[in-house]
Amino acid sequence: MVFQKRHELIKGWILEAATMILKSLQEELTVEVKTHRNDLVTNMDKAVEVFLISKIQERFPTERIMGEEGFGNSFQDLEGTVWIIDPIDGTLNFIKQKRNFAIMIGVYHNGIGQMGYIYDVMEDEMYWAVKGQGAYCNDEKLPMVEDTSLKEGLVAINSGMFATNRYHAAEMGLASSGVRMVGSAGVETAHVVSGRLAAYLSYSLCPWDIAAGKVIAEEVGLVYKKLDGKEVDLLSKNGIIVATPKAYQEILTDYLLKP
Ligand code: 2AM
Ligand code: CA
Ligand code: CA
Ligand code: CA
Repeated sequence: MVFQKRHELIKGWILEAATMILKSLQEELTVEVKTHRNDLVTNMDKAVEVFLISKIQERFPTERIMGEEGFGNSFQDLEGTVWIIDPIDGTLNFIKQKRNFAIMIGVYHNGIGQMGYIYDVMEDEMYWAVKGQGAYCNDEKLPMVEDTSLKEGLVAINSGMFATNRYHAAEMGLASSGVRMVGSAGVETAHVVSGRLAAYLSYSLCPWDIAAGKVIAEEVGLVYKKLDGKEVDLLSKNGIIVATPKAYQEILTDYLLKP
């Protein structure tokens, strides 16, 4: 795969989509409920997904696309080149805070991550990586992460998982330097990538919450696994942990695998 050309295209499409989102902040949003009162979708989630899919299809007509809002293909396998997109990650933040949301794109080939993009729109921070070539924030190459322990690091835990103390999440938080919650898997993963957090954990994430972040995280030496320590599966829902190697081992043994 020729990555340089793809990278320029993807970066351009994401910035164009972000301009659409920024413009929409002045307009009234249409909000619909999906499965429950905190699972929402706006006209902008749909518009951005349709925009990105149209750009990908125009340029790469033979490649398949998985998107959260249902405008892409449906999947039984991950053969060939597959684009996995989350038009707005952190929709609830987008609606209520107008910040802390991201556009995410992952490009996979035969199930293996090749490229990942998390664009924190309001911070204007584009985290991206090409497999084997390191990770970047905007044009700056990111260093490999320091191997921070749980005790020394801040952790982000999905609010539902923390509030219900699933996987001993409360004890895990107490053993860390502190718990921080943003409510966007993309933004929180980006904060682990940049070293602001030692770990991020969430139960029940979908492939588009995971695809981009996994590629970027692995390029800076982070571990990205399911909550049972197995490889993530991009054809189903996963509880996930992204963490420094040291924090990962501690969290897995002392909390996640504990009965
Ligand atoms: P979303 O905003 O793209 O839906 C919130 O804790 C994080 O979990 C967000 O990244 C959100 O992505 C994701 N998430 C996954 N499944 C969700 C669901 N059913 N309802 C709300 N957020 C969900
Ligand atoms: Ca959603
Ligand atoms: Ca998401
Ligand atoms: Ca989304």
